[in-house]
Amino acid sequence: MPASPHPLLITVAPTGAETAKADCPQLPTTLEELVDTAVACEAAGAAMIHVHIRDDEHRPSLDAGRLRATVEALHERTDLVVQLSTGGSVHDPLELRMAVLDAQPDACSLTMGTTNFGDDVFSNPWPFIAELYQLSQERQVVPEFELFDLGHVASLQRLIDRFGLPYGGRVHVDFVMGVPGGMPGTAAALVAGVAALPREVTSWSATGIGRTTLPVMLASLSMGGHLRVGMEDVLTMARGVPVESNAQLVERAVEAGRLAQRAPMTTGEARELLGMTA
Ligand code: KMH
Ligand code: ZN
Repeated sequence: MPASPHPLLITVAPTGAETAKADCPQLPTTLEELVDTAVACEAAGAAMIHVHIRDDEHRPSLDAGRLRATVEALHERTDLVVQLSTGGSVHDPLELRMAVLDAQPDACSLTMGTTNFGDDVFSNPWPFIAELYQLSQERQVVPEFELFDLGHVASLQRLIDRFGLPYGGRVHVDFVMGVPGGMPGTAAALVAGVAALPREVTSWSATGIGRTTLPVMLASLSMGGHLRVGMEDVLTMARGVPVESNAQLVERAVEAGRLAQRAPMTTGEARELLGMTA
């Protein structure tokens, strides 16, 4: 493939907190499964991994020791940028979500507002956002700002105006679209979101949940954006066709990028994009 002038960052979100292992045995929930998945996804073209972990019963966990061991294992076996989720599950307390940074990841997710999340509420009050952001600056962790709704774009501007730029000086955001209660996973919503981004934003990616995966992927590529893919966000390749592995979703993203003449970004290029090379 010829060198691309605008390489494509592919982030893989392999596990999430919402799907039960019993309903989807191919979901990577143990450390060994997660690391094997990460290795396969890096080989397929991913440069960053968005990590949720599970306990021995495969339930979502924010256990400090497990988080630390996960970061270490991923660093040992891959060169992926390791982004820990601070979103956790809708049931996780804010204190535990804040403590995720103790595991010293390269990066963390940071959601910019409270969202209805199906029948639940994904709680992100402003004081929590502000404290977590300042902690990320202090601990030298690069945040990825998760935007589930258009109002979250405005909160991001408020955050930057109040507390300055993130550690590393770059501002990378991810539109998480199609969550029932958030912005729809449509090209029109993505165009509106991108048009409203603060001028400080240096890069953006997008992911569409469930059946919005393909429309959002194609819209993002056509607008020059980056991609997040993975079983956190979608469990079928097409109607009635289950995803076999996260690497399969990364491979599809690489293929879509190839059509758009965007070669997958290397992990080194991703670190540069995210301001992690200083
Ligand atoms: N599991 C969702 C409630 C994040 O990782 O930062 C929140 C989430 C966002 O997945
Ligand atoms: Zn997540």
